[in-house]
Amino acid sequence: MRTYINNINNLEDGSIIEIDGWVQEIRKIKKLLFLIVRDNTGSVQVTVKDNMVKNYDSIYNISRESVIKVSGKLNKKSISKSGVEILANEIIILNTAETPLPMGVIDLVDVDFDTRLNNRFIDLRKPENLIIFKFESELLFGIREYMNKNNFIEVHTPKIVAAATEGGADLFPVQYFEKRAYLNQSPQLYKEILMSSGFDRVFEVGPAFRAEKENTVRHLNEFTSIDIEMSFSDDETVMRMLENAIAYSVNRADSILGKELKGLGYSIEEVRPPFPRIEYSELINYLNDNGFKLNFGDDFSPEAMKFVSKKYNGFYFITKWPKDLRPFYTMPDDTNRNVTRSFDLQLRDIEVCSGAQRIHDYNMLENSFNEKGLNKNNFEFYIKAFKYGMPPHAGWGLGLERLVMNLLNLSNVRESTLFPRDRSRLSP
Ligand code: AMO
Repeated sequence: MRTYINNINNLEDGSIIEIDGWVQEIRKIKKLLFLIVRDNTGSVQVTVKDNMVKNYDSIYNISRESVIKVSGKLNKKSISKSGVEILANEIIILNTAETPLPMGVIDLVDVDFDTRLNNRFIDLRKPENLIIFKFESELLFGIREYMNKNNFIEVHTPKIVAAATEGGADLFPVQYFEKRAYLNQSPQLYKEILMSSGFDRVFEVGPAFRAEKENTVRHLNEFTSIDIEMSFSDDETVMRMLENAIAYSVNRADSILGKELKGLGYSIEEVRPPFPRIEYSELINYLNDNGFKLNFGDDFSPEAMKFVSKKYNGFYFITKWPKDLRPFYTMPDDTNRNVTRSFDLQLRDIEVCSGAQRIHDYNMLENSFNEKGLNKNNFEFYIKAFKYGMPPHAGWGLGLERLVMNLLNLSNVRESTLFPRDRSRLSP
């Protein structure tokens, strides 16, 4: 029976165990060999004596990152650094790694980010990288659990679509037999259609594609979007759902992985809702009072957000965005028609989520298409759902990689993406 390395501490001294993993480090003293073996839960010293294993010579010449199976006796009174070792009595070489390695796993010398991404299979072996994706997985598990508890139905909408969702320019075209199609920018139109279908509450975790040319530390051309849509609700209801879902899933993931994260240099702060809500115009005034020169209708620059994040350094909402800065489906505010019932959720200086109450009235939606200069004929499949009983509804889209990037204080969104797609990268 295989033992995972992080489980060794729970076993009794002298137990006979078997581990599988990669040879991370090799130290040789003539008739003695010390291997550090790593699996996805940790690493441990394996001590090999020449008279204890049959194939000592081939083990002696093993290369770093080769894959082995070790059987042996657990010694918890070892003089090794960790105080624990496995005294090997059988080692099977499952696969030999070529030398030299394209990059090291534990080398202290920094390789540049491109080399890391070009050799992502090996870069991800680093415990400090692997943990990012363990954390992401726990986070998603928590979000799913939260949504399930709140009666959301998980759905999967098409990714090959006929129309733009979030604005026309950033679309990847696809040849769909004789027709022109696109990769979907977000599940927006479909999650709204499902409100008309009476699903009441839906959520989706899936890929979203943006042909944005910006090559920044926050932009990907393919990202994972966590979306919800909720009937008979408004912007405030879904903001509450969002802050509670984030608090639940982050605190849960931290309670499971906190120790491991800390050991690898990451620390997660407890998330405590409610998050502050700041109106867009309030923020414009605040920035102008502090030397920025912004007009109503301007978007916030990265510099402006850096400044704001000195005041609000956790999660906070920016609400009531001007109409011109939001997509056609956004509900205008009842009291001030120039602003909308929309919000962004920021974590420090970076937007991690945006959402809104949506327009549910057919005529209002038609007007909104006209105002935005969009041809409603391209959206026939969508607006049809508004003619025959569409309930009021609201929702949001949360960028998974951006959320993880900010929670772990990573400097580049590519760090929280397994195989990032950006302006210059389509492989691996
Ligand atoms: P929006 O376009 O703001 O809204 O996207 C929602 C969230 O998705 C993430 N995101 C990105 N992450 C990485 N790279 C990108 N290029 C990128 N673009 C967006 C961000 C962002 O906050 N339909 C609406 C959501 C809604 O109203 O329900 C939408 O897609 O974290």
